[in-house]
Amino acid sequence: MHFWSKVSRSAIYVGMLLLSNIPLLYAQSQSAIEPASAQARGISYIWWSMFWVAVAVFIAVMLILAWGLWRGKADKPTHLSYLASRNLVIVAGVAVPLITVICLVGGSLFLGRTLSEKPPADALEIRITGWMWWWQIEYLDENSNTIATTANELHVPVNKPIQLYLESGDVIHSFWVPQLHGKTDLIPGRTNSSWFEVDVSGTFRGQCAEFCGLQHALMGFLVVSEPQAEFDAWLANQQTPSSAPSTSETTAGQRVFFEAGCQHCHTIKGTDATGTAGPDLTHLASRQSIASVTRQNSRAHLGGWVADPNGIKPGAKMPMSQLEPEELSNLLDYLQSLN
Ligand code: HEC
Ligand SMILES: [Cu+2]
Repeated sequence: MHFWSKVSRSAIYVGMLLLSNIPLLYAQSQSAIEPASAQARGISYIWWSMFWVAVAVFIAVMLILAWGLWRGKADKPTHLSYLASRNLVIVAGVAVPLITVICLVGGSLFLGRTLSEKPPADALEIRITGWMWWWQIEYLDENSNTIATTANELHVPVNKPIQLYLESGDVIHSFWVPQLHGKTDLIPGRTNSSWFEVDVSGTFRGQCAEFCGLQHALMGFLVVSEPQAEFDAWLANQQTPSSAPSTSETTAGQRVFFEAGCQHCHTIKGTDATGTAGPDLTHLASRQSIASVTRQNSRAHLGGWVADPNGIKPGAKMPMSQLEPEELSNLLDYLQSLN
């Protein structure tokens, strides 16, 4: 193929990729070098020191190479030049790299120790359970009882230590919010822990970082850090049961929910729906996204999801449902009233 037609064809592919299916929520930054917590800042220091050391080594090697090329071959090696090059090898080839590596390893070990220190006693405790392919989030009281359950959207107060207990319901997952901390695995049968404290209000995207099956790549989540008062209001709302349907549409929609069998997998507190195979829907409408940050939480996406989850997330462990248009519409009214 001609060079320019190759270029234009690639440009078209890239353009199509950009315009097509990239959900808006992917736009959130996921960068370990834009830290928003002390923990991530430590990690980014190590990252930058390694980067600058690598840059310095690269420049030094290039300079030595250039110098060697420029100098050319010595006419006749003397005893003295042999000694000089031997010392160069010992110093630049052994001593300097050894010291550099020891410093970098020492730095990361030291950081690792700091990061694994216990959090302050007043930390907010949250249990996160990884499921194929979504995140269950439970807020705990001081006796480790669950006081509120949500999914895929972790709210935390800013400037408050957050203690996470990480568990898995099926296979190994890994909890990773690059702007807040390094990865921690969620391993079946054990509880791992991690803690961080966010310095700024904002929304940070996280991602499962351990391959866990078909939809591993679409196992995202959001961390929303907000001022304490806003967080308190949010948590208070999450703790309340859902309010009873108040219109004829939402009443009919709730009936559809039970007739379609949704309650076998979903909990809606305040109703008879107590399933646990899928996300708690008690306050579904308060979340920004559905299906682990795969789609924004809008009526259209909800409708698409309920009708055919596998069309949005192939392999998703929720069956499709065949509903009459009016039933679907009522069901969506009901789901959207769960705020
Ligand atoms: C067999 C179990 C099962 C049944 C039955 C089921 N779901 Fe689900 N549902 C799931 C699972 C699992 C997920 C999470 C999928 C994912 O993100 O990978 C989910 C996700 C959802 C979500 C997105 C929630 C969020 O916060 O991301 C909604 C909304 C939902 N289901 C509604 C329904 C409705 C309405 C019905 C009944 C028509 C229903 N589900 C039936 C298992 C089920
Ligand atoms: Cu996973």
